[in-house]
Amino acid sequence: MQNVLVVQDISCFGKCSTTVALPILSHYQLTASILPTAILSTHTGPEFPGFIFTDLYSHMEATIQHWMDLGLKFDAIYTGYLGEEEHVPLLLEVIEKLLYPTGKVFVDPAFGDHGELYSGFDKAYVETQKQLIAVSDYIFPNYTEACYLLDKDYRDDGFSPILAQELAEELRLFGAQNVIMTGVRNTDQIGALMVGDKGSFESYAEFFDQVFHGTGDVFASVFVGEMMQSNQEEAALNQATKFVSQAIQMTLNDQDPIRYAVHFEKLLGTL
Ligand code: PXL
Repeated sequence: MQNVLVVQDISCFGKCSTTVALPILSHYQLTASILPTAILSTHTGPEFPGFIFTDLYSHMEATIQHWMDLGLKFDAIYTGYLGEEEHVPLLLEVIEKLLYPTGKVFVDPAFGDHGELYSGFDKAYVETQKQLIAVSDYIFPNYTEACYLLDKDYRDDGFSPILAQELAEELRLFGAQNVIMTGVRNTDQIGALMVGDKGSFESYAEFFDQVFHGTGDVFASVFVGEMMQSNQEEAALNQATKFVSQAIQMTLNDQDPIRYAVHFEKLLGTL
């Protein structure tokens, strides 16, 4: 079985990052190992003021050393929310020493949305993400993250495919092999646009005018799962786009809807 190393926080309540990645990757019959970056009582969204955050830098550092001593290797690394900029040099070491030479690097910048940085992040944090992007095979920025990375103004009047293509091309200059822009609005639909080695692909599905945390994590995890299983970029983009839209619809239709995340679990059987 292929072994994917997930490097993200553990939000104990709130369904995002690691608690989303693990069930999805398991569903794709991949081994999912974890290098947790921080442990939080909840995610940092506005639904949960007063969240408790514990950084895991020292644990990460010692774990990486232990794994190097054991000679462990991974088929892919999938990074997301880190929490602290100091984690980036550790991850560069992981990529250099713990990944098979053919291993894939998936980087979700995961630092902002809707024009704002997540709680606790600043421009220095954004800068450090560029070091990971420089060694990545696939990155998954949303419009907010692309604007911060490229130092451009975020405009509230929508994220068109033309703009997404333009930003993706600029982001590739940071060294990413493939850039997947998420949250792209194509008339009344929403989806993703990918620019990479093999050209450009787009995929759209039904748009729901609701904000849910963790949908970026669901998208990226499905994409990683599909790529590790079948290595078909266009199919992976289509599946991830469709799955997120269906997960939102499932949540809105549910007897017991939640506002802080989506009920993706009910759709795992469709993957
Ligand atoms: O879904 C991204 C994410 C991951 N981890 C934490 C978060 C968020 C988004 O807000 O707060 C802790």
